[in-house]
Order: sequence, then structure tokens, then C-alpha cells
Amino acid sequence: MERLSKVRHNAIMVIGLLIIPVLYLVLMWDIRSADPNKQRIYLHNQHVALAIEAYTLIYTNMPGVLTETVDDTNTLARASEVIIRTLLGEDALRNPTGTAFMEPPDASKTHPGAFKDLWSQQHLIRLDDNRDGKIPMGGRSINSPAVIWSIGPNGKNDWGRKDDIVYPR
Ligand SMILES: [Ca+2]
Ligand SMILES: [Ca+2]
Repeated sequence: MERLSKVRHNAIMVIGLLIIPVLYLVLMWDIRSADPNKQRIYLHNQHVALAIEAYTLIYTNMPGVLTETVDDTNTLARASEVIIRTLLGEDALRNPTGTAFMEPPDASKTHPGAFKDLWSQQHLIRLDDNRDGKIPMGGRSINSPAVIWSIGPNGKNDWGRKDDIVYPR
């Protein structure tokens, strides 16, 4: 009986010693494969999402212009500039108190409302304009008050698919 218990104990030890390096390798692989540029863009998108949330708390409506039904990327980019200007407190109509809900992006210093990704493309924003809790994106639906994305290194808006970097994921 005692011998059996010792065998079991040794077996557990061996399994444990095998699992630890495997877990370590999986973790390291995950850390190394995470692209820091994409992580940074994702955080920028998240930053805008939080600013939109703060705006809706104060003003009880969505900032900017209609975006949910806009299918043209250039039109959406212009609407996204209006939203960024609003969040920066630079749009007296949509943000009459002039409250800044986010830090100004570098690009906005020369072009008001500009919020560019690493490939100099405007971050795109879609808001839940009809307040039904979801936003259509490239044939699917995202349950969020706002979706913010970079069109990614291919320079083409894939509506959250392919190389686009989207918040929320
Ligand atoms: Ca909606
Ligand atoms: Ca893309």
C-alpha cells in the first residue's frame, strides 16, 4: 500500500515537472507572438471607446454624426474626425461645455480630429446610433456602444476582418 502511494507520488511529481516547462513555453510563445504595434493600436482604440463612454455619461447621447449605417469608408473617416473633435472638446455644437474626454492624438495638432494609426490612416468609429446594443460590422454584429478600428497594414478597410485591429475584439 505504502509502495503504491510512493509510486503515485512519484508519478505526480514527474507529470508536474513535465507540465511546468510546457506551460512556460506556451506562455513565452504567446508573449513573443503578440505584436507590440498591434497592441498599441488596440489600446488607442480602447482609449477612444472609454472617451465615448465618458461622453455618453455626461451628455446622455452619442457624440458626432451618424455612423452605424455609413458604408463608405471615406465618409466614415470624416464622421470619425467629427467624433474625435467632439471628444477633445473642440466641437461647440456637440460638446458645448468644451470638456476634453481624451488626450489629443499627435495628428490632431495639425489636422483637427485626425487620429492616425501607424500607417497614417484615420481610426474609424462606428457608434450604436439606434441604441439597440449592437453595431453591424462586416456581416456580423458587435454588442457594444462603439466600435473603433484601424484598417491595418494593408491600408484597406475590411470592416473589422483580415488585418484590421478592432476594439472590442
Ligand atoms: Ca445599433
Ligand atoms: Ca485591413
